[in-house]
Amino acid sequence: MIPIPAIGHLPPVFEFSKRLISQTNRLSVTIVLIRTPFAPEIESFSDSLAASCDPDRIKFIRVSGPNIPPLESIKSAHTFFPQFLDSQKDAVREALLADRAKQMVVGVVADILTTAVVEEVGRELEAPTYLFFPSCGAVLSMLLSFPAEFQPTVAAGDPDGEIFFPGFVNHVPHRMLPATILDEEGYAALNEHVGRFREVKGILLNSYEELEAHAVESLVGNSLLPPVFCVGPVLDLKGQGKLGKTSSSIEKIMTWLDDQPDSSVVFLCFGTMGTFGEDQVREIAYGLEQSGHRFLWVLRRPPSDHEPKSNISTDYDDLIDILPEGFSDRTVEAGRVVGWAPQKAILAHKAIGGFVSHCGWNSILESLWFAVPIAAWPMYAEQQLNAFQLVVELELATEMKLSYRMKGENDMIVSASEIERGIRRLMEEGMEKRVKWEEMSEMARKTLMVSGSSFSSTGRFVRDFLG
Ligand code: UPG
Repeated sequence: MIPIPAIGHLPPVFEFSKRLISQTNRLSVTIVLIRTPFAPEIESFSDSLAASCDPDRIKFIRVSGPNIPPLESIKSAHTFFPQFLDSQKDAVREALLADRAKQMVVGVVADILTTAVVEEVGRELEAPTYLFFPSCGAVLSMLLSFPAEFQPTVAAGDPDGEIFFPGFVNHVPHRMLPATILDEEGYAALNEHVGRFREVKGILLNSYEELEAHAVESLVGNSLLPPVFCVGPVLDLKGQGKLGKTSSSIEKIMTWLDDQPDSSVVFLCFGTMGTFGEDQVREIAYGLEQSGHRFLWVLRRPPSDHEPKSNISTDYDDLIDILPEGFSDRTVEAGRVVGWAPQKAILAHKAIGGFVSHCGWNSILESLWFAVPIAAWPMYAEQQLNAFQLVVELELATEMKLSYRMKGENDMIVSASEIERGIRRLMEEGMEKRVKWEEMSEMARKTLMVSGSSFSSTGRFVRDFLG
């Protein structure tokens, strides 16, 4: 397995590896961790994952090649990460070839941006290649049906333009498309990987048929595509990955939550990389205060230009200076602001009534699992499409701001009054939607049980893999 070295990507790959070895004792898994200076916390995080499993069945190989492009050389955020991963191709290849002497490689599994190295290694080892797609079926279907050439008319940004994709029931507004697709160089870089998606022997999708029936049908029913195995939700529910947060700071959050009434707290969290400028932080703070609801807000400082992208801060004190004056004193009873929270444990807590989320796919799957309604506030990558699917296609989530883009992509600000309204809608109307979320949660649990669709699909994959 060669995942993108990021917190949103490694845990599902690790968890799926555990599932594989539990389904058959004929397999063991090697996870190649490409070392990255851009998310240093991934090292200790992967150490904690490795410590939680049997090293004879799941092994980590850490690889760091020369030629890491310096951060200063970033010209386009859309091409930098693919460029970095490509620069590590030879090192990954050598590490896997050296390891081959010890074990027979029966298949190599790529993540969305590691297809180039996987293709090369697979060819050399004469092993079939697969893709683990870490987001939803609707996005996979969109990528696979997008025209091979860059679409300047789409990129030009007709504010009312729409486009049809077989994985969506509704036409998708251009403004919901990922920024990479609207950027000519980014598009070319992504499209090389998407071209390889079509060549793999099978695609593992971290989703479940019962959630995305239409999108899955558009993939499974297309004989021109490789077989798609819906194996989700793949979640690290035990939170085996530790991010070096002190247990005392986590305990403080949990103790505070224990004292709050059931379903009374709105949780705001924007994934591992979502940050806001100070002006937007101020609007969120006022919006929260005006809503009158209790809150737990995970807030990170934006990284400076040449800092690692995932800037995971731990201490509340560290954040006080970016909050409006007096905010902390005024909300001492009503809320908590933290630099990191154990999201799954938070979502599982009975005090949580709603989740303002950036709609990273793992966050959506976790919220569905624990039946916590979402107000969608997507920021970057494919999050606008995930949010569109939740709000418009599935009518599950309420909207905070579907067309928002993280600073740098446009300079949109969501005002305090919009946030106040969004939180009220979530905490008041969201309660009606909770029934639907509970149904989805039950489906998610059933699909993983013996004879559930994702369980069966994983079995089919194992048979395909082992021939
Ligand atoms: N998390 C915490 N505490 C925090 C912040 C995050 O536990 O304070 C966890 C969260 O529970 C989840 C993961 O970190 O398991 C975050 O994953 P996700 O919600 O998918 O967000 P990103 O980290 O932003 O994920 C990247 C992309 C996203 C994509 C996802 C899967 O940004 O757009 O859907 O990868 O490909």
